[in-house]
Parts: sequence; C-alpha cells; structure tokens
Amino acid sequence: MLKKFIGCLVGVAVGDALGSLYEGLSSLEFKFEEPKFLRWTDDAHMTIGVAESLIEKRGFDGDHMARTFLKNYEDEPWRGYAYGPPAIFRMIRSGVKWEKAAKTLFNGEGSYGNGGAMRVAPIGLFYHDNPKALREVAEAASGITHAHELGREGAVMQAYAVSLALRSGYKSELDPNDFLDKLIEFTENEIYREKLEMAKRLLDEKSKLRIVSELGNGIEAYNSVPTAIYSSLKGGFEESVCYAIGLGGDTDTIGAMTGAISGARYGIDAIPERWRDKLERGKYIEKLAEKLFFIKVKGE
Ligand code: R7I
Ligand code: MG
Ligand code: MG
Repeated sequence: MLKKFIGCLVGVAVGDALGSLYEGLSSLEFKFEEPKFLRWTDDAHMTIGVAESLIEKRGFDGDHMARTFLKNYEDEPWRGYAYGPPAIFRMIRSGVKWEKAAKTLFNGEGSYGNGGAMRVAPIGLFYHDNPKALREVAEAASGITHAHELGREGAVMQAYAVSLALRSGYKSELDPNDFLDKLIEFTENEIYREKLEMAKRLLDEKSKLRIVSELGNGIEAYNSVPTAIYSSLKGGFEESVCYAIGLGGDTDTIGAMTGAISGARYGIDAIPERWRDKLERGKYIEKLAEKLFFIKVKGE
C-alpha cells in the first residue's frame, strides 16, 4: 500500500513532466525521446498543494487548501497555469471568499477545464476506502477553482479511478471491464457515463485517431479524464503513460492523470528508475506520499 501511495504521486509528476514536452502536438507527430531532466508544470504543482493541505489539516479544509494553492502559485507562477486558477487566486488575494470566487468565472457557470481533475490524486488516495467522502471532498476541492458540474465530476471520476487502482491487487486484480463498470456506476453525469461506455467498447481499438475522436484529448475535463482512465488500461506504468502522451493534445495533463492511476495500480517500483532519478523534487513528492499514507493508514 505504501508503495502504491508513492507510485501514485510520483506518477502524476512523471506523467506531467514527460507530457509537457509534447503539449499541443497531434497524435500523428508523436515520437518519444528520453528527456534529460523531468521538470513538471501546474498539474504536479497543484497536486503537491492538495497533498500538503491534506497532511497539514489531517483531511480536507477548503480555506486552508485555497491558501496553499495561492501560496504555491505566488512562489512559482511560471509553471504553466491556465487562465482560471490565477484569476481566482487574485480574487482570493483581494479578499473574495474562496467559496465564491470560482463561481464568477465563465459567465458565472464556473470552469469545466481539467484543472480540478489533474490535481485530485491525493484525495483518491486519502479517501480510497470511503467513496461517499471521496465524492464530497473531490467536488469541494475542485470547486475551489472549478465550479462547473463537468469540471467537478471530472475530478470525482479521476479520484475514484485512483482509489480503484489503489485497491486493486490488494483484494483483487483489476479487470478493465469491471473497472470501467464501477466508474460508470459511480458517475452522476450523462456525459461521463457515455464516454466511459465508449471507452469500454474501444478496449481493443488500435487506432489512436479513433480514441482521440471518441474520447478527446483536450483541456476540458470531459475530453481528458475518460481518456486518461482509458490510457491507464494500456499496459504497465511506462506503456500507459507513453500511450496517453502519444494521443497528443493536453499531453501533460492526460499524462499526469494516467500516471496517477497507473502509479496507484502498480506502485513506485514499476516507475522506471531513469525517470525517477531525473524527476524535479522527486524526494519531496515521495515524502508527501509517505506522510499521507502514515496519517491515513496508521493514524499518525
Ligand atoms: O482547468 P484549468 O486549471 O486548466 C488546466 C490546464 C491543464 O492542461 C494544465 O496543464 C494547464 O496547462 O492548464 O484552467 P481553466 O482556465 O479553468 O480552464 C482551461 C480552459 O478551458 C479555459 O481557459 C477555457 O479555454 C476552457 N474553459 C471554458 N470555456 C468556456 N466555457 C473552461 N471552462 C469553460 C467554460 O465554462
Ligand atoms: Mg500543466
Ligand atoms: Mg495540461
């Protein structure tokens, strides 16, 4: 279990860093090259914020998590944040309540970008044994920046996928059909249900273009979370993350979310050493995963 916690958070950072080298390419242009150094972006940066806040507060505290995001962003604003989160951080900095800020974006509907889902892995780990709490906390934590139902549901689906992957091989192996069925059962949104049902039908599909056209590879949560869930079924850690990045589009985020699920499924030993050795702040990320594990599982 400890190795799976560590694999999950390191998986986010490795997937993000590898994917960030190919952002915006189409799946046809992809040719993988070994990087010299793995520097991650906002996806891992915000995942670190979620983990730091869960650890410090021994669970979810929205006000504290919002302030942690703000602090991390102000320390390193150059990490490739999109439009929404920095706009919200500025509002919070100027005194707007964190519960209100996200609802003012995109004509008052809130964002359906994948920023809530890309950072949710620590919540999937921490609430892995309580699906009801997992849903509530994933919704509330993504709601700090992503108020739109499709943004929040993307975070719930990604967190639940992480929790299922974490529990696999512990009580049972992970069967792809069964894994997707559990996610379909858990979702409360028709768009995610349809995408996950499509993912089931495409389990043996060879064409990446078909996967991109049916599941998507974009910045919207519903065009990237089902794609990452699907990609995590494409082999071991390395195969699934390379598959995800090879789809093109929002590669850092789809890579990060695939890395979270596959890392939770296979554990840290399955992540190639040549990537772990080059990972920016790798030891710190491992330490966060350990702390999360000891608080959760050992009550320390
Ligand atoms: O979701 P978010 O944090 O972006 C995450 C992405 C990842 O790929 C990261 O790696 C990083 O590169 O950014 O940021 P948001 O600004 O909330 O959402 C992303 C984009 O989705 C927005 O800038 C919009 O283009 C689009 N978007 C919407 N467009 C119209 N209406 C999100 N919500 C809406 C909407 O309601
Ligand atoms: Mg990014
Ligand atoms: Mg991205």
